Amino acid sequence: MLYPISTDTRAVIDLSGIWSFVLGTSDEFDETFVDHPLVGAMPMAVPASYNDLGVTSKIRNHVGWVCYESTFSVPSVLLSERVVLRFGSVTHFGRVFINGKYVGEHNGGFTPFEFEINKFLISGPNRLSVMVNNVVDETTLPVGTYFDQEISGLGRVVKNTPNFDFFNYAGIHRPVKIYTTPRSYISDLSVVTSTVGSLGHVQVDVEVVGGANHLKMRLRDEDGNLAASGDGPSKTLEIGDVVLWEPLDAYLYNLEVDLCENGVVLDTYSIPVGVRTVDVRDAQFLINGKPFYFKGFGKHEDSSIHGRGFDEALNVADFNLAAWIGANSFRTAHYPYSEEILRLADRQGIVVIDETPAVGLHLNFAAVLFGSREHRNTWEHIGTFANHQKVIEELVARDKNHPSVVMWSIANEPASEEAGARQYFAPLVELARKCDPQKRPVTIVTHQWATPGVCEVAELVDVLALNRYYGWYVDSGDLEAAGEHLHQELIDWHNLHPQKPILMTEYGADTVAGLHDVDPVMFTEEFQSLFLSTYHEVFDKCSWVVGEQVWNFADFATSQGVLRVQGNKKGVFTRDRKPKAAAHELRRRWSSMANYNYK
Ligand code: BDP
Repeated sequence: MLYPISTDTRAVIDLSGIWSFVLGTSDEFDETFVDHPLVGAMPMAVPASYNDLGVTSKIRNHVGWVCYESTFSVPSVLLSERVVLRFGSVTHFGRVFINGKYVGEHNGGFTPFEFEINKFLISGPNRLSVMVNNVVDETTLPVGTYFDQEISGLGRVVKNTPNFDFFNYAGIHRPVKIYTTPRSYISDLSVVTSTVGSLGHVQVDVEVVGGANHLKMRLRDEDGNLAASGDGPSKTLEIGDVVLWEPLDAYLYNLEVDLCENGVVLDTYSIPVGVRTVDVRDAQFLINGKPFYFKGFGKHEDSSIHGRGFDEALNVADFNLAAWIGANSFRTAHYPYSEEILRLADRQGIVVIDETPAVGLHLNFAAVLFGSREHRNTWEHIGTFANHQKVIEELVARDKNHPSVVMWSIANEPASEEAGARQYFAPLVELARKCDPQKRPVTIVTHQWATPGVCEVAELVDVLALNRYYGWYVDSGDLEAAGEHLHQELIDWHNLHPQKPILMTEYGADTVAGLHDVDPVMFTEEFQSLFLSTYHEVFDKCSWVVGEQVWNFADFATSQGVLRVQGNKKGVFTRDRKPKAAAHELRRRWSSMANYNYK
């Protein structure tokens, strides 16, 4: 799916701004709601999560439908073009109306969707209504539990509990844009890069709609000079003395594609192209043929006020903090991040593990942690498979051309220790491989109790991605035992899968900024530093560990619970991006470690 840009043949209109907003109910949506302009509406920023903007808990903790409304006009000079309305993301379900007429809907809160809207448009202002539903249940990704109960004394109570450890922010989270294309247009393109000696090869495949099919391609270097060119919908462009896209040293060519008819350019589109290769071999993760070492974080799209709403300023600041600390990578835990973040990563040379929103696929975590609740086999009860296929297809379609993306993560911490996990995941891993023209490695991120010999999905994946909390949830506070147990597990994994590299995708300790002690006890800044260095000593003993991504980059909002003190505090930075003591330790370590051949 192409990112909307303006070119000589395409216009983009951004609908960001103040919209009108009302809360609906958790019950089935009444479509007559959109027959007239909203009554009693409050102002609402788009894009943003609505939860923290309303200030009251009624808005913050609302379950079910809300309605957004705005008006827009399309300049008449553009009306002969194909006019498309595109949402970067609406969390989790969006239903769209123009002038009261149903346009379409989308399920899934983290991937873009769009509709051709010409037939709905009238001249002058058009009324755009977007109904949004935030319910997560055992069919959605991420997974949640929906309660609709009679409680004596209270009456009917509807609650929606996330099965994941981040606040269930909702709303129109990413930019809403109208863009135009000609009637004959470039609908998609794929880029696959490779090298032979000093030559770079860029295989380009273009898809078009609307009759015309004569394509011209030009690849320009960063100075605008022509590096290669060719004709046709499918072509391998060759670059002499190619400059590679390298971690923290990005080089981007610009691919321009023209769709022509009788010598006239009908449509033109361009994307940045980084020439790089990715391989997994002999327990190493190779970028451009060299063993790469991941240094970085699991992140979130999360900040105060904005919630999970798109925030370009925050993204730039986060990338600069990542550079300051010496990180070269992050994982888009636990959902696809905005397209703009990936474009920034392409530009800054940040290496990305791109994750689907498949989190919470474990119906017994509470039982594992607290010994409570009945046990239900996850794979017999969960109803997420169809949505899981869809999010993989949508994620790969959206992100397949980003040089920053080096691996797909199919899920975070599923019940991979329960019977049936292998049958559930085998077709999904295959699907990701089939959809991706670049055939990137695929992983599934596993939890503490999915140990060697127990985990059913380790065999399916190219890289073992482990989230481990020795010293925190197990061996709590005992870092000596934690180090030993971690080391032993890494040895066991290596013995079982000697060819597979291991990446530590989560390790971390809740740390309340400003809390100190002589004895490094849990929750203090001293403990976080010692916790991380305990893990680092172990990683450095294991040549097959190819990277470390601390949980988390910054403190983030969660729902309430006995384990959370106004959110998850495992950040190396606070929620407002101030470094805790461990940030300085990490900076010292990572600044002295090379991206390649660390081991
Ligand atoms: C892991 C999850 C992550 C949590 C983290 C934690 O992958 O989403 O936030 O633990 O407990 O299990 O901090």
